[in-house]
Amino acid sequence: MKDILTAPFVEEMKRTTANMYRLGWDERNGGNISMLLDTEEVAQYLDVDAVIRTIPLGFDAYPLADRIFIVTGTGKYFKNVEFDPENNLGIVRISSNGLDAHLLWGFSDGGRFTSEFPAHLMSHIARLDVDPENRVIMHCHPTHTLAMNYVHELDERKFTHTLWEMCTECIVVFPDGIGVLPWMLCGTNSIGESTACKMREFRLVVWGMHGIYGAGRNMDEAFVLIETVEKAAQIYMLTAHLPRINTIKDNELAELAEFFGVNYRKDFLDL
Ligand code: 2HA
Ligand code: ZN
Repeated sequence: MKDILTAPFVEEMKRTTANMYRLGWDERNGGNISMLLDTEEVAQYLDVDAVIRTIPLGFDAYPLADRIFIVTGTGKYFKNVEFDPENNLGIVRISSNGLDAHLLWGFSDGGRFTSEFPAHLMSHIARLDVDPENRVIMHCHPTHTLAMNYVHELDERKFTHTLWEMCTECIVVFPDGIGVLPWMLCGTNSIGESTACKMREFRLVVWGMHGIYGAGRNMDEAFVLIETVEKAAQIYMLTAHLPRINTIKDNELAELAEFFGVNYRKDFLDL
């Protein structure tokens, strides 16, 4: 067996959580990441049948039965993951009946996965239905995106449109737009179900006055989606109180999307 602490997926979780922490997206225990792993790859590092503990999921994740995830822990701080991955991260296999998570590694102080794990797993199920290559769900509290939630209508067409106007690259990076949920109680199956529902249509979902979810085929894709939204939200927050003299027009946004060959939400533009 190879040393799990050298596994690329552990390294990637360490690097990404440290990076997100330093960007200010994950104060205290804010944020969580889950990544679907390849069972054969995990088997090079762990006996995938050696269960340390069984933790009930609180909902039926049957479509993910026997799949293995690496996930951040509840009450754990992103800033600490790189220094103590075995305590702050866990690797779990979803049970064959879909009702439990079998802990294979990590959460070494007796902890458990993020309270948002149901929302993550429901989002994984939704994304895998539309893109069988999707592996990552990421949640965080990026500062300017959150600030924008307080001064901009929480309407997905208007929110997406405003962000598309803020940076030329936006419509190319997230042509599918951003789903928006109103403020809801977090850590519940209900917010998980609403998030997953939006995830069928969008790779980005704003949780009103809380944060954002991003999905991707790999860590980079989920990360750069959120990074691009956050950059655009920063430009918005730097300019929203000033007279707008120039803007990227809707016909120019369409021109961009067509030039780069992306399938964009035409109904989010006034053409
Ligand atoms: O895990 O961000 O939404 C902490 C959170 C809850
Ligand atoms: Zn949160």
